[in-house]
Amino acid sequence: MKKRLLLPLLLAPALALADDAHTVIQKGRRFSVPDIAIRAGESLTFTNNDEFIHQIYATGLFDSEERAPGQNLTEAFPTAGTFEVRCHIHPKMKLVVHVN
Ligand SMILES: [Cu+2]
Repeated sequence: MKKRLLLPLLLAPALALADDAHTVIQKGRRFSVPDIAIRAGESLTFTNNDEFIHQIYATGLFDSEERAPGQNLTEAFPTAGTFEVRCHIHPKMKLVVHVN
């Protein structure tokens, strides 16, 4: 019985995070979606599923460290507006974020 209780406890933090976070995958030098709509105050989590390093930046919002394959990066979008998220390493990567 104790073993069956363990799994929900381990999953709880991940589910809580998924509630107000959205995930965008970086793969094949592209973002998994060209654009995404979120609400002000929500965050986007970027997962590097490529075999090389990525980073992300949005002018005026954030300019991240470089992230190795398999790593995640979460950035908050506190104010409404339309923002372009890009990667310094791969200039063609572009994600448009509509923050409502
Ligand atoms: Cu990149």
